[in-house]
Amino acid sequence: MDNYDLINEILGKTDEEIEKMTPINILLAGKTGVGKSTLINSMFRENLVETGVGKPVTKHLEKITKEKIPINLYDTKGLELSSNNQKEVIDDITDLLKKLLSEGSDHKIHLIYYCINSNGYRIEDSEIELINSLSEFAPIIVVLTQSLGDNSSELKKYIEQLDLKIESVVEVLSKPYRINGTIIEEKGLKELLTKSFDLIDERAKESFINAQHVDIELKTKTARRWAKRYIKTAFGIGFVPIPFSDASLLVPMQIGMIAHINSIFGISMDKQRVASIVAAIGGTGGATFAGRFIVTNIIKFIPAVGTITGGLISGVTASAMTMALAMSYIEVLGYIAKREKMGINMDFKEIEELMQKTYLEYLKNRKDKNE
Ligand SMILES: Nc1nc2c(ncn2[C@@H]2O[C@H](COP(=O)(O)OP(=O)(O)OP(=O)(O)O)[C@@H](O)[C@H]2O)c(=O)[nH]1
Ligand SMILES: [Mg+2]
Repeated sequence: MDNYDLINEILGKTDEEIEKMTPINILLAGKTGVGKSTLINSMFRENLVETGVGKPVTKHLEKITKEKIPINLYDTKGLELSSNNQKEVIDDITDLLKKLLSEGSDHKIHLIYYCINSNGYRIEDSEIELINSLSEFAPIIVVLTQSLGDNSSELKKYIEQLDLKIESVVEVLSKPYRINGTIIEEKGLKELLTKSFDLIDERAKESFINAQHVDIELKTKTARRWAKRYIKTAFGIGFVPIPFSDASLLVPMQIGMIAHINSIFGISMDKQRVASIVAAIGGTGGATFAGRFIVTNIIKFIPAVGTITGGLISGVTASAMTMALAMSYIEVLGYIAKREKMGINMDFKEIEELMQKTYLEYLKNRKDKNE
């Protein structure tokens, strides 16, 4: 297998993994201009509102999706709740929720964000009615948007004592706010993430981790946990040692592993990026993934191996090699994701060098694998 096939294989398998996931479905409601779209773009990857596909599903709702991100967002567009259309709006939204429920568990809404602008200082009766109607369908978090301090704390207290059928009230500033030359930093997104995570079905949790970009550590931790379990199973008792000359036998499982890590992590993976990573550990010119590189380097780098007996790769060795691959790969993804959030696009050479350096560190056991 040459590098080109390898890259296509990794990308193809990653897509397959993502398709297998149960998407996370979130409904956003709240009056026009409160900051729903801004919130979504801050919570989720790839500027979802601008770059995703939006298609109207009812008069008041639009469904936003994007290929390769396991999330469906239902966004109320320009919602006005005047007294004469209030019933129509509520019916329109609840009809959709009923329809989604009837379509089976992959379609049901997991969570509702009801957004209220903190600077409006109030919640209207029509909104209370809408919230109560929605609460029959999914857990609701009231998000106080554009929160700048005291304004939202007062409103939060007020809403909390109303005894609505909601899970919680969270104060959020989705984007830094500039006021008289002073910048107020974003806030509340992590809290919203944690509260959301606790409320959604187990099956949709991985999708949520994939789609969000508020907490990169959560991505890293989840991917590490999965990889450790996977490697332990793959190379544990029952692993038949393979000849050293045939280290490439490990490649298919390593590709599968990388693809699954991609799906947990959620990161835009184009050919160039994968190529940089593959180049870092496979070398160029037809070397197998961790195969040939490892064959020549492993003896030096893996303390657990010591001397190779009988020319065989044991379960312990295979596991150490693959663990180094997984842990360094996840670390590099974390690094790329953090940079991306800051609006920095890493160049491919930089990714390649970082991957190589990190991989060697793990191989040499310099890095604690239990991080
Ligand atoms: N600085 C800052 N501006 C915000 C924030 N939230 C909303 N805004 C601004 O408020 C305006 C309206 O925000 P949107 O996110 O478009 O509101 P929306 O609820 O999606 O509006 P509709 O789609 O019309 O219902 C935009 O100009 C945003 O930039 C925030 O957290 N920080
Ligand atoms: Mg909007």
